[in-house]
Amino acid sequence: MFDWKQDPHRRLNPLTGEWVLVSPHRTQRPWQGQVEESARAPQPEYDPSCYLCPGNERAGGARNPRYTSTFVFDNDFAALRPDTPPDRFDQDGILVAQGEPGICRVVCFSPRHDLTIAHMEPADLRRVVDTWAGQYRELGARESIRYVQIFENRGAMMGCSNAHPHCQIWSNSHLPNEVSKEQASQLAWREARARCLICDYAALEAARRERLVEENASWMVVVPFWAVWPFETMVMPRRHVAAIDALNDAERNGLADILKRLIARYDRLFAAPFPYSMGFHQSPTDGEAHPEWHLHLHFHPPLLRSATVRKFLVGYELLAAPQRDLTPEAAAERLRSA
Ligand code: H2U
Ligand code: ZN
Repeated sequence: MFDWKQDPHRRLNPLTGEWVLVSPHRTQRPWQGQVEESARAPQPEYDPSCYLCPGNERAGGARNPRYTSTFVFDNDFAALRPDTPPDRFDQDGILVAQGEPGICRVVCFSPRHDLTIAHMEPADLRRVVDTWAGQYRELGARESIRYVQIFENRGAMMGCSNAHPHCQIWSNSHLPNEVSKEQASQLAWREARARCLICDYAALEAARRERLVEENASWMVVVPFWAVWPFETMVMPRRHVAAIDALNDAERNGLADILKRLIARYDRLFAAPFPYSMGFHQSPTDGEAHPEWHLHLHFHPPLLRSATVRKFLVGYELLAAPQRDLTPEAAAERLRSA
């Protein structure tokens, strides 16, 4: 048996069926990066030039109300439109395309321009959780919407230029690629074993604990065994729940709590606001029962060694398979001690 602290090996992601190459021997090199205390200008509570602040005008000409908690609006530059004809084009099974109706929204977490999830009050974060659940249910109830993707880009490194705390929702009529892979894997697991893949995974991680980063009564956070990004994490409810709108009161408060603690931990890791893309994966909204689905979130942060040194997925990773040096166990250890 190889030594997974020393020997190159590949690990399977059972949610996608894809492999990641792990080269732990390369981290035997001394730690080269330094932790920079980044002197960032603090953000103002209200920014007159921000298109998300209450009362301000947006790029499309609409004006935000003077909202006092969360605020949802249709994206002024939506990637999807509800009135798109869903026709299919197919030439010899090679040139295949399809009209894709959908709805894109922006969710402001708070009227305060300067807050991040790590600095919001639990009661205010709970309102964000309820807003996510409400949007999932409302958009998902539409005939043409079969999947609701809730996600947040944070930090300029992830292409988000606006510091105002917000996320996006893209909902559409076909399962996106990543969700489709996870759907197939969870369904196959359930058919083969009559159990849930993520319930089984969570039980393994709860017992082994080496990749555990945070936990509370209703949620766990791990660096997944198959993580691609150095400090990637997966946030899972302990109970088998298919979608966010099925979370009970305690689980909704638990989600607010675990997100706040996880993001604060990320921010402490390199003493800087930690950039990431995060989002929910959950049951499609196609009107079918999906007992195979177990709600979860993925955090994909790009940083590798410091607030400025990031990992790029290039070369071998673009052409062949993702690769990492730092093991998921070592990453979890660093996050635990941050
Ligand atoms: P980021 O979360 O990646 O920063 O994107 C913000 C979204 O806000 C982006 O999708 C939308 C952009 O289309 N937006 C508006 O809907 N109205 C505006 O006035 C500016 C930006
Ligand atoms: Zn703002």
